[in-house]
Amino acid sequence: MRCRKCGEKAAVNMRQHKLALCRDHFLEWIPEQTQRFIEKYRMFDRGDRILVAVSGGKDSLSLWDVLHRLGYHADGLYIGLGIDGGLRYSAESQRLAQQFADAHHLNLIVVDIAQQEGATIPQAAAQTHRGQVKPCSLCGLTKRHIMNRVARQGGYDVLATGHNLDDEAAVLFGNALSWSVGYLARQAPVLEASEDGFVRKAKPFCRFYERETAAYALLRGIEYIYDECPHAVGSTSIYHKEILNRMEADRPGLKLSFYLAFLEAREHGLLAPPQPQEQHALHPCPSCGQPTTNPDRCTFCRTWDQVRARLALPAPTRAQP
Ligand code: Q46
Ligand code: ZN
Ligand code: ZN
Repeated sequence: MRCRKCGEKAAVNMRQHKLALCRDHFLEWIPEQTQRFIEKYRMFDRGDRILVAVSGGKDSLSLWDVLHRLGYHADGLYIGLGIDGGLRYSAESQRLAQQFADAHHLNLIVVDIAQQEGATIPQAAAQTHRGQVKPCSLCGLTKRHIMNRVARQGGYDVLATGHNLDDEAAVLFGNALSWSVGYLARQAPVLEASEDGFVRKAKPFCRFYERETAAYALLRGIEYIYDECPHAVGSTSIYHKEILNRMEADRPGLKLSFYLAFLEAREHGLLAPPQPQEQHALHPCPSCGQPTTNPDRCTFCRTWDQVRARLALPAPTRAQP
């Protein structure tokens, strides 16, 4: 297989695009395409301050790398969840995120959940009813809250995440199976900020296959954490990814067309007119100041207060956003 641009030996063959590229041309192609998606979906401009959610994995580190190379002002946010799972998962992913930041003279903001809230995600989850089986719902809730808080407090224009096409197609597949119209209406490459205090969110890698972002990290020499979070094992989204991969193997490009056709249908108002991030009335949580639809404190504050009460820990002191 030869590179379409220079005829040298191809390093990556993308059947879904009928495109093979050598190392150098692939490393050019990814940033070019990213820039194209940023413009096409009007994600952000050169003057914007971007906060990249960095997990230490291939997608988020590659995204940070690409944005930096494209000349965007992007800081990183690493959230220390305190997950070990016999892999030192959090410790190792933080080390790799920090190593990347140091090597590129980039600014990485680190929020350690145990330090800030009093307990690690697994410790806290063990205190909640749903979390006893899996910590993921508490983890997701906490990450979303911290990301929004840090982005607001730091005055960032946009929060960028490394979601790739495999992630987006799996979420879409799950939401379509249950026809979760509310979620479907909010699944997009970019979500506008809401006046009530949700920051703008963008997914510049949403059209790249996972194997493309993995190839980018590998060919670029980015050291990232190979292991998945130990709690991801057996999740519905992994199950959906496997099913989609089987279909993709028979029909290259299926995942991409599934996602793009959805975006087009969404654009044409097939589901519902584009909605703000929340339809319900939002108001600031009296405890943390972040937007919530709850009549009183937000779910984050309620859950963590309950966890601290059970662990006999004092309330944290922090500034409101
Ligand atoms: S939610 Fe669950 Fe993830 Fe949190 S506990 Fe791990 S798998 S990291 S995306
Ligand atoms: Zn080439
Ligand atoms: Zn709150």
